[in-house]
Amino acid sequence: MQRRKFLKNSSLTAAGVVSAPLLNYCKNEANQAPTVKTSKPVKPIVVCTWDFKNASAKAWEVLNAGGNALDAVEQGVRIEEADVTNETVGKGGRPDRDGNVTLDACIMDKEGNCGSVVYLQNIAHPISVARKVMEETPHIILAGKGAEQFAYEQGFEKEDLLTESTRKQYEEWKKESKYETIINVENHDTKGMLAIDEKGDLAGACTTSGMAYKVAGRVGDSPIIGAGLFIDNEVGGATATGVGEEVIRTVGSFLIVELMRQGKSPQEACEEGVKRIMKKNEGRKDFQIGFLAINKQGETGAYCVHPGFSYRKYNPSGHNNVHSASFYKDTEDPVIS
Ligand code: SD4
Repeated sequence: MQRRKFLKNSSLTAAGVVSAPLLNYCKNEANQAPTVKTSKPVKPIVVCTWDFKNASAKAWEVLNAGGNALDAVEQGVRIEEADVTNETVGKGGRPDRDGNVTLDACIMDKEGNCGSVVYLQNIAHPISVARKVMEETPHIILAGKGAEQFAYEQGFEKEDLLTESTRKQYEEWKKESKYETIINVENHDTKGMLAIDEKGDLAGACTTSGMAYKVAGRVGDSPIIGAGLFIDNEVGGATATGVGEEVIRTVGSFLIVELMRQGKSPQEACEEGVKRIMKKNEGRKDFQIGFLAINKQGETGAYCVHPGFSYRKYNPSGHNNVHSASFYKDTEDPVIS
């Protein structure tokens, strides 16, 4: 399959509303942490792409008990990795076009340490393997067989990640073998999670099975530090969901954190991130991207290409599902729900 055709056919969706900025930032020189005008950061806090209450609730439980942001994001996203009804993450994730479930994940801490696994098979919790890569090796990314072997050495168990449901869907898909995602139904559950703990320190995690029925060997943005996730403890963090190829081309999450460093609010930074992508894709409507960001003050923002994207937020005043504003206000693409 030609790459261009492959990309063209890859659609996702999203949507929304905007969270109002809580705090104002003064613009300052690039490379400086933003100067905060108002005080009292919101913490602890956790935000997570899409409306997955259980993952965010788990992370909140860790934070609320005084746990650190790194443990919170790892334990939070593990909930979705284990949930076989979520068919775009961990066990139960949809396979590639050869029928293999291949997982991508990364994690990043307050020191800028990070770990990542790509094209990992037979292991249900790629996020925990990514954390082991970060903590137990001098490396950042392990791929494929090597990552799998490393996971076994670390005590992870081999599991069949295909479920009855995903196996059946794959058999159906094979009849036509068309790479075509359905807006708002398929492929939209990548978990990108950002947290600030009681001490004010940040961490983030991102985990996915990638695009359903992708070309074997394809790796998206989710495990790529700077693309699917970036954390800078001085400034904030960002994560992405949607068509990873476009996020990688823009180094999306790093871009958003740098924009916040230069004085933009998380909302403004996410909007700018999506606009940069749309500038390279003028008039193109057949794909979805959602960015989510948080700054050191616990101010959050999100923006996406098409309506449909939301994020779940837990902080000391409660929790809610926040709808993201979008570049296109009404999508012409079919929305099936
Ligand atoms: C990828 N960004 O592999 C992921 C897919 C995704 O919600 O976000 N799905 O490109």
